[in-house]
Amino acid sequence: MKLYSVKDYLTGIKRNDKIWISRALSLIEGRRIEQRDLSCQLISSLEKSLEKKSGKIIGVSGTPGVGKSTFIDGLGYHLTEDLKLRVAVLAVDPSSIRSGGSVLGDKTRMQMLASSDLSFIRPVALSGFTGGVHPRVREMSLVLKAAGYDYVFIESVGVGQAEFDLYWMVDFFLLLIGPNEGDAIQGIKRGILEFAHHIIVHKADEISKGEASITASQYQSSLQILRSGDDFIPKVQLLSTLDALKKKKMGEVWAILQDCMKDYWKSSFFQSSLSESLKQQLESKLKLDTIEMIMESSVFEKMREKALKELSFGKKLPGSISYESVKKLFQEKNLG
Ligand SMILES: Nc1nc2c(ncn2[C@@H]2O[C@H](COP(=O)(O)OP(=O)(O)OP(=O)(O)O)[C@@H](O)[C@H]2O)c(=O)[nH]1
Ligand SMILES: [Mg+2]
Repeated sequence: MKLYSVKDYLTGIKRNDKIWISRALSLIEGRRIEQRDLSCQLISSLEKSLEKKSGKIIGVSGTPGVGKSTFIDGLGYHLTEDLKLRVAVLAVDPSSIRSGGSVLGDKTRMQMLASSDLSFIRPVALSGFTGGVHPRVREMSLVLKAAGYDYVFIESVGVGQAEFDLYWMVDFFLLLIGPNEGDAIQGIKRGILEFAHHIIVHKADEISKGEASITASQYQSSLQILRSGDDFIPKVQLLSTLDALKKKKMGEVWAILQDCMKDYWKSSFFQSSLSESLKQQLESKLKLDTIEMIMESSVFEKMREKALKELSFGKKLPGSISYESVKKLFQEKNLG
């Protein structure tokens, strides 16, 4: 990958040049030390200019197939076409989880939004990361904010522990659930209820509206109990994106969402979570940077070659070779 000067990236991003935005996003995804150095310089320059920008980062999560891409497509289309706002999307490419590479899966699933000049859609491969999003999507969103996008949507894969990372990276975290996912509250979903700013019971089409309403009231009452001490309690909204698009009602959907976002941003719950967000972001970045910096170093490569040789002698098994190699490396480098 060709590298450019920070000034070149900055100038391109600020004129909303999509080629330069893509180059900057690829730079941030890069793992080589020279890419990381440059990316770090770029992000710190961007951070200074971002204070004046009002763009918001919105996380969208939910079980596979619940309709996240369709929802972002429909809402994004309304924002760009009717309100003339700029909308960017970073979508974890589900095909990359199976194939290991980035195929333009979600770009084709957001065809309405992709047709607008005011949009920018970028599938992001997970590249071996196990969470629901690429750990550097926060930095990628900063590039998009600096490029003038009013809303940056991040679509993540799955529901569970992995989503908590995304929660700390965004300004508003939306959770989509299916019309009959009410029973799940008792089990695995409980955690995520503490990490959602708004819940949409999706695919609440005419035919499944009754079931969806029951699910919604189950979630709403669980939230009332779980979040009773906070001055912000997330709302549960029924939605069929397909119906809303047919009836041209995306404006009403957006109005409800906007009210909820405003309530959240003026709550003291939001104020008190700001410093925790920064702390959580720093914790996960520290782990990521440490692992990547070690793995990209020549020291790691030498250790790896030596360990593989030991394996080929056949006297030891991978478990002991690995632990002993790493321990020896740390002792040699006085990293105890
Ligand atoms: N009945 C109904 N189907 C919908 C609605 N919204 C989306 N779908 C359908 O649900 C299927 C999955 O939609 P996607 O938007 O790809 O769902 P997703 O959550 O992004 O899926 P992954 O990214 O693979 O996890 C598609 O066939 C959509 O047409 C809705 O409001 N009602
Ligand atoms: Mg999707």
